[in-house]
Amino acid sequence: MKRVLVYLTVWLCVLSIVSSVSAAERIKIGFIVKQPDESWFQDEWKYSDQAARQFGFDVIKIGGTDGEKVLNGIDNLAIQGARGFIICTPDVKLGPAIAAKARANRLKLMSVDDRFIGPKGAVMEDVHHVGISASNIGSLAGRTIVNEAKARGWNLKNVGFLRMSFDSLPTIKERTDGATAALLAAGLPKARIFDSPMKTLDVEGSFNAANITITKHPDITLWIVVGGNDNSVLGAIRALEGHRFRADSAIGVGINGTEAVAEFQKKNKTAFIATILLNARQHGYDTAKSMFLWIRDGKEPPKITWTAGTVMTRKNYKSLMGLK
Ligand code: FCA
Repeated sequence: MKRVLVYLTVWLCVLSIVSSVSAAERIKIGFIVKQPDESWFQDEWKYSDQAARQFGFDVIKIGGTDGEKVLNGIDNLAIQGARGFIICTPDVKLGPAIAAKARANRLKLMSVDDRFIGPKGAVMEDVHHVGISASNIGSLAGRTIVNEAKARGWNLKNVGFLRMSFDSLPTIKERTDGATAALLAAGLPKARIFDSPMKTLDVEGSFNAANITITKHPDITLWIVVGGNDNSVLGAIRALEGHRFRADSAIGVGINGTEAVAEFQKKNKTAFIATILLNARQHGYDTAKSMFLWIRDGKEPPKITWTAGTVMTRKNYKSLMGLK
């Protein structure tokens, strides 16, 4: 009996050493996002987990909603043994501080969605980045509105353009600028652009900004809406509904896709007629996989990757999103 116990103890020790060695070998990466409650970022996390399962590594997810959380989060990643991280920063101007923290902790770094801005206001080109081709995608949103307006027989000279802007974030400014250029090219008079600056990049920020503009212009009878992402348009659509502008008197087109599905699932059509579906898998799965291969094999990812978007409407959302 005693011998059996000794054997068992020895075996348990061997097993625990083996498992701790393999746990130490298992690569860990961080994935920090600025707005963990936005479905776009939940999708990025979901896809990063898919890559982790497939390749056998761990993803530590951190909601980095402000500078302090981000910088502490990076220290924590290092303490937990992570070797690199991907981040969508809550403020692009934190770029130099984030890069310095990563260097101090010997962590590999890649930004996603929102590109770092350096101390002199230029983008930090030395940081590996995956982002959307913002201007083209904005232009596609603008052209989608033009097509719908034409189909309804609307004259662009008579509409009001609710431009839901958030100009402090370059990728968002490029999107709304791209959309504006497409609308102007199609004949929208400059005087019909009603800029509605959002204080926060969420549904509430959009609702409040749109409400101010709509109230100021009671003479407008038809509205078109563009913003940097779905939430920037959804808030404005809700504000328009509050002023009795519904599916027949307003047209809104978002960007992201993830937040638009619930809108398309509503029984009655709303003025949110389409969105530009972005490729969350590329932003979550591909970035996580690249970071893993960079750590494991020393395979450096491309410095810059721009991703594209597809028009998604009530008609094609189920097939595009793989829903029944
Ligand atoms: C920014 C926006 C997100 C998403 C992403 C690709 O981070 O805030 O909603 O559009 O770019």
